[in-house]
Amino acid sequence: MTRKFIAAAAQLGPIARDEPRASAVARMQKLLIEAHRRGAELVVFPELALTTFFPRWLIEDEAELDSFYETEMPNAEVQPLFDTARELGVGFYLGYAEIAYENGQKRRFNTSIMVDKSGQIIGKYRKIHLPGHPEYEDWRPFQHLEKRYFEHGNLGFGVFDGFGGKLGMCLCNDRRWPETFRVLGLRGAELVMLGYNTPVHYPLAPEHDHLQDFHNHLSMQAGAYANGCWVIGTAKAGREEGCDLIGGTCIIAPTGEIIAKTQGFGDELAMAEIDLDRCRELRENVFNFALHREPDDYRDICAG
Ligand code: ING
Repeated sequence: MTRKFIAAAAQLGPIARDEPRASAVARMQKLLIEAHRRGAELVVFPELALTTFFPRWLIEDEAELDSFYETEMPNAEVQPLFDTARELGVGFYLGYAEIAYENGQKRRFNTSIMVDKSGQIIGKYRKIHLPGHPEYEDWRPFQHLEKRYFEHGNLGFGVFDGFGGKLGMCLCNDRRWPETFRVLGLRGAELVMLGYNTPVHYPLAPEHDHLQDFHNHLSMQAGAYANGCWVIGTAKAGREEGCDLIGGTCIIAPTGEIIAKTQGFGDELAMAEIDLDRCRELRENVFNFALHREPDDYRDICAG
């Protein structure tokens, strides 16, 4: 049985601060319907795909901050996307801000889910590598307060069964850390899906601003190649509330080759046929972990 299917990376352009979730959901439904028309069985949406990238501001009023989070998933606002996907038999990855009550405590996470073709949530991930800073820093042209608004993800790097293979998820900054892909690879991930919101300007190192697109693809291509897995990375792109976010949404083969990518900074699809069996070209040869990996020499990686 071949393990081939068409996948779509569904890039979103800017989402305004006051844009209702219904608007973002309608935009994603439109992309999913078009992806399905072109044969897609899986669609990957961005990180924090229901709202604007709110960590760019200091929001001190808790009720206002809470308005950017989901307290249940699915919920009335996002149900139309689940319904359209289920009707068309399309699975999808969705990033969103999550409020969870655990042991009577209110927890906040930067979260993604994987939904299968029948509309069931088959995987959930909470962002582990949180970039930015916890306190307002007035020297910055915009804030990056993910360390203030989200907790360190407590679900680990999960791999779950879907589409005839093993799927993994991560979020944005996670893709820059080789450990993310290696842990998922060690757990057998054949396709890693991720969404991102990446500003062009990095205030602490503006001399790297022109390298953001290069670093974006470098990180994901390296992760794909070194672990013999497919990678789909989907941007929230464009000038969002005055902040330029990179595009560069792409689908990367286990060889590390980018085989599809978006051209612009709006709502746009990048499509490609995924063949999960191609992972073996790497995992049974150059990256045959059993034969070639030397974990006894890597202990420093896990030192605190
Ligand atoms: N955003 C950025 C990312 O890791 C960043 C933060 C931007 C880090 C540019 C380094 C350079 O892609 C999120 N949301 O993690």
